[in-house]
Amino acid sequence: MLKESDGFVSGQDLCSVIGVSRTAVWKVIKQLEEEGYKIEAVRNKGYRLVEVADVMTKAEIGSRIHTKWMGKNLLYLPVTDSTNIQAKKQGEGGAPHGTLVVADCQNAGKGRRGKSWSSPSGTSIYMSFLLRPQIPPQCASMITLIAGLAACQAVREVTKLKAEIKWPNDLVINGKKICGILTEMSAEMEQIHYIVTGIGINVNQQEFPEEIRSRATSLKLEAGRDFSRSELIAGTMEWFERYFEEFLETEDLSQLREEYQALLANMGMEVLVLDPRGKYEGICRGIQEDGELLVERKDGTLCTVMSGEVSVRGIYGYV
Ligand code: BTX
Repeated sequence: MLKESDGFVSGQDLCSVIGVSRTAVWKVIKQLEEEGYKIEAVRNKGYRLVEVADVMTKAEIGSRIHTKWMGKNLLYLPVTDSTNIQAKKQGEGGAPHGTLVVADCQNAGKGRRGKSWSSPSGTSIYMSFLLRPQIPPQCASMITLIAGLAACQAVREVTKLKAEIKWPNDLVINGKKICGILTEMSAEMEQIHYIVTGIGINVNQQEFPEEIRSRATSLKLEAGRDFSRSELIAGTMEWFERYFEEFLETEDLSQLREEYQALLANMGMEVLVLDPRGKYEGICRGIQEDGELLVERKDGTLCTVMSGEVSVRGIYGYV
């Protein structure tokens, strides 16, 4: 009620609509303040919501997600090992398509190939969602690209910062990493049981561990102000649902390619492809409909780079 009202809502109105005593209302107001909501209380006027700030609770996230199916089933964990692990458990337990797991802190945050993801509490987003698409397993790697596109749009919309995609699974601002994406799958040769995609976004972090300080940044460090994690989570859910439905129509990225390439940090840039069979340099020419990266080599030949197989770096740095 406070969120929907521009001004004060009287204690009496809150009591009669909810059907509880004034003391009960007062207790809930105190609880909301502890969660981070700033509420003004004025005698004879009632209560007014001054600022939501960075409140991250199940109720706050849930109230912001306006989707058909994405993130509708929401699990919020103050602390966990890894939201990917928890989302996979949900997958094994029969949770529905679109289930979202969010945590405030991870003590075993995972990156790709056994690497770890720095996951302190109170400042960042750790979220994983469960998908049960009827698509061939070889299409699953495209989900990482769709998630990257969705998160990039949400970050741009909320922060107005020029976030870009570093193919295949990072978002960067000014050449530094603000987000990483990890997709895992349970499947047979021909059939997917479920897919879990995890997204980590550095939102209000002010500092990073020594070993990643030179390559990592946060939205706060780039913009000089705090952002609401719940708003960013909800935005990502909305963009993802839209893009995922477009993807399902063709089971490839043909309808998303232009938007993706417009946000691709490496586009038209010199890149170094660290292929285990031999590294080479070239110019990034965008992505194919199946999500593979196109790289033009010095002799003019076009190579395709599959995600998972190789790393792509800028010639002079990370991007
Ligand atoms: P990646 O393997 O591409 O990147 C991991 C590397 O990124 C690390 O080795 C380190 O150098 C660097 N790094 C670690 N933490 C951070 C950070 N917070 N910001 C910037 N750089 C960092 C990327 O893997 C995929 C990461 C997915 C993380 C999400 S969080 C929610 C979900 N749960 C989970 O356990 N993983 C995913």
